[in-house]
Amino acid sequence: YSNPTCADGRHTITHLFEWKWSDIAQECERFLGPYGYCGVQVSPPNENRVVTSPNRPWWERYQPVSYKLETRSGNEQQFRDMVERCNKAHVRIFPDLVINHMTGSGGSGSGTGGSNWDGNSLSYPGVPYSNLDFNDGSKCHTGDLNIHNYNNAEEVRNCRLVSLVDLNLGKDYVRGKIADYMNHLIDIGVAGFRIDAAKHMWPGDLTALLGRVHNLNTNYFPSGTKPLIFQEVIDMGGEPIKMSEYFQSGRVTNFIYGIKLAQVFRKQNQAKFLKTWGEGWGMPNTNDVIVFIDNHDNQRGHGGGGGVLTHFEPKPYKMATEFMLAHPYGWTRVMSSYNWDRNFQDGEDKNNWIGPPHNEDMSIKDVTINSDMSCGDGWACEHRWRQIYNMVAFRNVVHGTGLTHWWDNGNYQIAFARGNKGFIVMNAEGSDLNSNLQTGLPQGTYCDVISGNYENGQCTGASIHVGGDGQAHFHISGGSEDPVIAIHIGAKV
Ligand code: QV4
Ligand code: CA
Repeated sequence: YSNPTCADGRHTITHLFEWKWSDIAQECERFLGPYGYCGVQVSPPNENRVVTSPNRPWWERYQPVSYKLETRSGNEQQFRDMVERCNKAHVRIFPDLVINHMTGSGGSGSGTGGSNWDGNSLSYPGVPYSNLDFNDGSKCHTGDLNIHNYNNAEEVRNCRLVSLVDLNLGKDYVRGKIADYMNHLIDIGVAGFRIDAAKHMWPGDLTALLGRVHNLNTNYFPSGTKPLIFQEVIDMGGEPIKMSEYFQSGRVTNFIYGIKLAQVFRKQNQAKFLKTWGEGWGMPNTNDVIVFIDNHDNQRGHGGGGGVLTHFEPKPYKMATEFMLAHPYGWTRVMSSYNWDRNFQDGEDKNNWIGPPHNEDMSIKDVTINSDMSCGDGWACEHRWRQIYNMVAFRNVVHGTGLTHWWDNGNYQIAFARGNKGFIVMNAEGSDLNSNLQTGLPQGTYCDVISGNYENGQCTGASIHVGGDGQAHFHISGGSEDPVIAIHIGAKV
């Protein structure tokens, strides 16, 4: 089962990157619940360093000051309100958990919740942590205490990631403080966690820590339910630290997934090879991974980078996301971004630090919704793109079926069925696709959920007729902005 903490029949989460809790609460009620999303990955809810140079970058939230729930996304009361309202709408909350480190070294100040911190003396009274709670020269041997060599696993785990002061998770006291923080969130009603920088923590420390956390809140979950854990481990195959070391504590981020799909939909590797996508490409077991096309780091050249597709390239991005959601492999996450003015100099985006849309006083802007369901005020809201939300529903409908009736033209035109429940045809080629294909579906008329919706028993876009023999005719023009057709039994007229 893809995630036992999702409400019945829901199988995809979205990352509402840098959204305010009050907006997420509304989004659960007005969109994510009705459109079948399982849950939301939310930005780190704990107090962070206030960075003013550059001015309030998104990445300040990866520099914890305390475990008090107060950030630019909102305070504890707003967080509680969000969790309660989302759970009532059958949508789960998965906070991003930053526990490998505190702020960058050096500097001092007061965090988003008013707690003091001092990165010279390693004093974080809001927790409290002192210099005794961090890895020092006895554990990290690089001299400046920073990580330089990713080929040395001990250094990666005991030294500082980009100078972020590294907590000693081997210490009972530190584990206790982190467990208290996690239990606070669990008792409020979250469903699980993204574990930030898991590669930089010892797998044994993580399992010990997870052994101390509560089962999920029985107001929302069956008794005895454990939090769902997905760990950020960037493993492209070239370093000693492997994803597999972390399977014992939960799922792991599959970063190769988005890079390989970008190559296909950028036409650098033929789509026909996707026939064996998943474990057949040397990837981990489907039950051990979370998969995604891009994340908040690699969409802006941080963490891994590697030429992934993003919302800035909508045509191939939609195709890659459609393929991800149609294919049985992995537990799926849809990125939901905001726009920023990119400024490439020598191949590097000098503006990749820019934070979310904000008001004069630097508070995060509300997410506004346009009449066509898209978002305004700089919010990209990929999770609201029709081609994406309809495939989230497709995935829910076909859940439990295998991949059948694979077809390809030997190049960039592919199609496959999910049992007798759904069928997708993709034309990543310049030329037209004009073929009769076996869909595996029962006879009838189906809405193409890429070009339109199924509404009041009718299709607002194209419709497809499946004959008694399961065959249907598909025509997809090579030049189309959306060269994909997807049909499923939940959108049959
Ligand atoms: C800089 C220099 C240091 C120097 C220091 C001096 O790089 O060498 O010693 O100044 O003060 C920010 C700045 C960075 C700065 C650092 C400390 O960008 O320049 O160091 O702060 O002040 C995000 C951003 C980082 C950011 C960090 C903390 O991506 O740029 O650093 O937040 O604000 C690896 C890891 C992987 C990680 C990925 C980015 O294996 O785990 O790098 N990904 C996760 C998150 C990511 C986050 C972190 C980890 C850290 O997804 O968003 O980093 O929590 O691949
Ligand atoms: Ca560490």
